[in-house]
Amino acid sequence: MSINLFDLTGKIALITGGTHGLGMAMAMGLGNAGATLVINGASSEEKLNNAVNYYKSFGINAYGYLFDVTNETQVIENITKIEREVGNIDILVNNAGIIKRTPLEEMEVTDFEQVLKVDLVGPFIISKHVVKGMISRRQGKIINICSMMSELGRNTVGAYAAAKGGLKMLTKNMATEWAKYNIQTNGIGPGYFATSQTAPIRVEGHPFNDFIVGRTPAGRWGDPNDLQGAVIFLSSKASDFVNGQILYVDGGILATIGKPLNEK
Ligand code: GCO
Repeated sequence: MSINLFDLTGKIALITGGTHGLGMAMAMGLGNAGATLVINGASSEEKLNNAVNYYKSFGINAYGYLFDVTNETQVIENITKIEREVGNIDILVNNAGIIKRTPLEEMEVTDFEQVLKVDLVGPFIISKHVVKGMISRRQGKIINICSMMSELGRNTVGAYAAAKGGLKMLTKNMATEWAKYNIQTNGIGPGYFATSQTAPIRVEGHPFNDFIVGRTPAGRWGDPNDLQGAVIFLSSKASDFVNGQILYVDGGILATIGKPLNEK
C-alpha cells in the first residue's frame, strides 16, 4: 500500500494572518492537501468571512476566528473555542506579521516595540497555548514564518529584521524544548514575494524592484504559491525528523553575493 507522506487529510491547521497574501497562499496549499483550515484575522470580520468563503469555494473545510495574537486573553479564549468547535490543532502556522519601514535613528520606540510585539511576541503567545494540546497528544507541527531578514539586514527594516532574527532563534528553541514530545518546530524564510506588503517597493522601474530581480538568481519576485510545497512538507509526515530548520524559499538570493548590474 503506498503512503502519501504529504497527505494532510484529517489534520486541523491554524494559520494566523490567513486572510490575504502569503498566509492565504499557504492556507490554500494546506487545504488542497486535505487539512481543515482555521483562519485567524486580527481586525476585520468582513475580511475574515470573505477569506473563509474563498477557501470554501474550493471545497476546503474552513473556519474563521477573529482575535489579536498579541493579546494572551484573546488567544486563550479562542484556542479553547477552536478546540471545542472544530477540534484539536495539529498544525500551527505563525504567519501574522507587520513591517514598518523607517530608518532606525528616526524610528519611534513605540513603533519598534509594535513590530516586535506582533512579529515575535505574538508567535510566542499563540505557540505557548497551542503547544499544550500538542504536548498532551505527543504530536504536532509548528511552522514560524521567518524572513530573508532573519539572516540579512536592509535599510529601514531594522525592527522587522530584529523580530524575524529573533523568530529564527525562537524556532530553534521551540524545537529544542518540544521535539521530545514528537512536535516538530521549523521555519519558512520567504525571499522577496509579490504581496501587498511589498507592493510599495515592487513598482515597475522602482530602483528596489530592479535591484531585487537582479539580486535573485531566479530573476523574479516570488509568487505566494511558491510557498505551498514548503508549508505542506513541514506540516506533514515527510518532516517528522526535521527540527529547528529554517527552509528559505527565496529564489537563491541567500546563496549568492549577487552579480554586477550589467552582467547577465
Ligand atoms: C522589505 C520587504 C521584506 C520582505 C520579506 C523578505 O521591505 O525588505 O518587505 O521584508 O517582505 O520579509 O523576506
